[in-house]
Amino acid sequence: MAFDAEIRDALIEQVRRFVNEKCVPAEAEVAENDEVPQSIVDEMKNLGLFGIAVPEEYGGLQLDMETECLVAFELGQTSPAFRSVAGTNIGIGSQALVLFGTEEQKTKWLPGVASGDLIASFALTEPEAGSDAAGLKTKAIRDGDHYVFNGTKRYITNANKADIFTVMARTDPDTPGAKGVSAFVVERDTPGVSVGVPEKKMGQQGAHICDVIFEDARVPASNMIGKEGEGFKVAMSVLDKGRLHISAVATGVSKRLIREMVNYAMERKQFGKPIMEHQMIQAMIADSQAETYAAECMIMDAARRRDAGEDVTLLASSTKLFATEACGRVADRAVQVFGGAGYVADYGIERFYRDVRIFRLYEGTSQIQQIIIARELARAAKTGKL
Ligand code: COS
Repeated sequence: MAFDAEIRDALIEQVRRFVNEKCVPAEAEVAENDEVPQSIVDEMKNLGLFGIAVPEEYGGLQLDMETECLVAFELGQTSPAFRSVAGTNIGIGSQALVLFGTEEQKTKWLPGVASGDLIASFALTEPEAGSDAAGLKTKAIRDGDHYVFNGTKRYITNANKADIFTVMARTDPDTPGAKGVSAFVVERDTPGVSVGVPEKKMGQQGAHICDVIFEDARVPASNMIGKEGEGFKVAMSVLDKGRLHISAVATGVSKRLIREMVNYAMERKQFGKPIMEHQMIQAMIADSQAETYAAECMIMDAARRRDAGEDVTLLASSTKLFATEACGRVADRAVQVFGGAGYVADYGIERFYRDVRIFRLYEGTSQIQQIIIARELARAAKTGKL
């Protein structure tokens, strides 16, 4: 929905206040307890954050991509674990349903997704299918009016809280690669579906990833999203959008870290003056600002083009590659500007340094983004559209 500028600004302001007043003060506690407090989750529900990408008719805010990215810039300005609570409902967990679901499927699940009462996860990755997602082995074999699922999904964000999974599985075991894959909604309480214990991770404590295991789990055929054999395309379309969203979250973190760097550099004195007056500190902060601004401009342009109906595969991968790599450099410089304090937990900078590392891995590694960019350029050249 194209938002009236005033309503949009009010929403952004509300999210900014929520981040500053509720999330920032709870960052250390969330990292320590590995859990986002229920009061904060409830506030996210009240703000409608779980439903920002769900159509209004199913109870969501139906933000356009540009506004979603503006919200993500704000949500990014605190520990990424907070965003992750609603992240899969906003993005990869729900968007297959939003983009390709039948009316019946949308009516059944999207209102719960929008309110946050139903958590949706995206289950593509497997122990032996990470970057090579089309190599997935989880089987879904037709048996009457059901499909029988067997296999394991790995590193599935929010799996321990999920009520529904968007699962990509091989419905045609004789067809290797992308063509044999279909997408489904699988409900958590289906007999034969179990979830592993959360993995111990490098960062983003408070956000969880787990295995999801299918053992003869019978899923109604009516839960298929899109057509049989088109599940890989469903997943890739979902990821095109997800990659823009993650770029905006990473850029939000970069903005926060620039603020932290400037504030610290203005206070901290060495060689008789604030370190902000030392040119080598200035260079690190200036590079961070220039790269973050470039990422912001890329994200806004790609988001507007997606809103205008353009295919943004090339732009989403370019944006994710640049914005998440830039965020990694900004986090590294933040540690450097803080010096010894950057390495000490009390200042929170080392936590961000660890938290942002995943941005360059999930929803497609930087190397996968490079491959997609090169392929899209080659395709454009072949069709005379370069
Ligand atoms: N939108 C719609 N369809 C797409 C698409 C997109 N963005 N990208 C690919 N497809 C389609 C292709 O058009 C092709 O269909 P046709 O054969 O009908 O033309 C099909 O999907 C297979 O695509 P492709 O041949 O490019 O598949 P590959 O196995 O060679 O590789 C990559 C695809 C590497 C790009 C993919 O596996 C990928 O993105 N990997 C990373 C996975 C990932 O991000 N994992 C994170 C999990 S979520 S945290």
